[in-house]
Amino acid sequence: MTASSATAITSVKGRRVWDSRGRPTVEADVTLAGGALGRAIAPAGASRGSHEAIDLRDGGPRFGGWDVTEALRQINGAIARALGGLDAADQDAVDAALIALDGTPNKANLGGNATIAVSMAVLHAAAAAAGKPLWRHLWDRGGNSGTPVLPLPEIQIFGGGAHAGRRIDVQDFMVIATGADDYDQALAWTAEVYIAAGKIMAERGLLQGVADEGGFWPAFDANEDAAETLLRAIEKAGLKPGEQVAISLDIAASEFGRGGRYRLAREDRGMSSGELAEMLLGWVGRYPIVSVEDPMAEDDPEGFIAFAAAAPKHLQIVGDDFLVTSADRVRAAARDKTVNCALIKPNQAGTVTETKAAFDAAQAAGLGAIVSARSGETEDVTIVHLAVGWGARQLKVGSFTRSERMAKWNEGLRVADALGTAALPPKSAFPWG
Ligand code: 2PG
Ligand code: MG
Repeated sequence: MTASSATAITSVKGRRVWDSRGRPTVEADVTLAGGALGRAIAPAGASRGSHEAIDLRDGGPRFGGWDVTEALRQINGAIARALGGLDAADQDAVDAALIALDGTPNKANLGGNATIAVSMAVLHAAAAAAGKPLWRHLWDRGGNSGTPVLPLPEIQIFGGGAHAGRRIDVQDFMVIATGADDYDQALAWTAEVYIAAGKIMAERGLLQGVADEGGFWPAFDANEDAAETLLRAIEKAGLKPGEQVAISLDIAASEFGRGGRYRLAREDRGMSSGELAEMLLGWVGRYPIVSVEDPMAEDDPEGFIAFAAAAPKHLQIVGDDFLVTSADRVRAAARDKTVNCALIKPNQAGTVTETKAAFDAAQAAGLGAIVSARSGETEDVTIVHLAVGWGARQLKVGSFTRSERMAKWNEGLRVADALGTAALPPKSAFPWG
C-alpha cells in the first residue's frame, strides 16, 4: 500500500455524545485505509457571534431543542459520501469538499458542528497515520524548525453573563500569569488564585456554585466588585498583582448591547458605547488588567475604534463575537484598528482550514491570536494541539475546575513533557511585555 492510499478516507461516522452542559453534541470518527483513526467532538458556545458558523440543532421539545440528529444525518450521509476516498493528509482539499458540499457562507446546510467535528477528526487521522502526536504533526507540516513553546494560559475565576444566569453582566473575569517562568508555574499560580478566590467568596457569603466554564458563579451586586475581589484573591494567594498574575476580562458586550447602546442589568444602568469605554478604561486604570475581550458589541465597530484609540498601549484588545474566527474580519480589524488580538475558535469557522486561515491572517497583520475553547466543552483536547502546533501564544479554556477544562490544561502538561520544556513565549511577545 502506498503512503497516499494509506491516508485515503474509508469511513466517516458521526455519533451523539454529551457535553459539559449535559446537552447533545456531535462526535466524528474518521478511518483511513491504512487503519488510522481520528476522532473529534464539536464544542458549543452560549454567547455566540451572529456571524459564526451555524450550530445545527433539531429544535422541538427533545433535550430542550438541542438534539443533533440532523447534523449526524449529514455526517453519516452526505459528508461520508463526499469525503470517501479523499486524502486525509490533504486537509485543504477535505475542507474544500466540506465547504462546497455545504454551499452556504455559514455552514447552514450541514451544520458547523457537523463540519468541525469531521474536519478535526480528519486532522487527527492524518496525524495518527503519520505516527505523530497532533501538535508535532502540525508543527512539522507548518515547516517550522526548533522547538514549539506552550501557550500562555488565560483562565477564568468568575463566570457571569450567559454562563451564569446573567448574575453579573460581564462574562469572564480571568487571570493571566504574565510573570510565570513556564507553563507549570502559570497553572500552579492560577490554582492558588482560584483557591484564594473561593475562600474570599465563602467568607463573604457570595458563593452560588460554579458557572458554565467552572468559574465561581458569584453574587456580586456590581460588576466592578468582581474585579476588586479578583485583585484581593491574587494578593491572598501571595502573588504580586500585575507583576506575576494579571487580570483579563471578556466583557462579551454583544450580550447586553445593540446599536451603540448598552444596558448593565445588574446595575440597572444604561449607557452609550462612549460611556461603556470610559467605565472599562476606568477599571483598566484601577486594576492590573492586561486584556479585554469584546469590550463593545459585534455591531459597534465605531465603539471598538474609539475604545482602542483611548486604551493604553499595553492593553490587549481581543475580538471574539466581533471577528468570529473569520480571516476577512481579522484583516478588516487590522485595517480599522478595532482590536489587536483575535480569538480563534474552530467551531466559529467550521473547518480546520478556515480556522487556520483566520489564525494566519492575525499573525500576518501583526495581531495576537488566542486559541479558545467554548463554554460547552467535552474531553476533546484538539485545541491544545492546535495552539502548540500552530505556535499560538495564548490559550483560553474557561476555568481551573471540571474535567472538560482540566483535560485541556493537563494535555498541555503532557505536551510539555514530550517537548522536554514547559517554556512559554517570551514576555516581549505580548502587548504588556
Ligand atoms: C467566549 C466563550 C468562552 P462561549 O465568549 O469567549 O468564554 O464563551 O463559548 O459561550 O461563546
Ligand atoms: Mg468571548
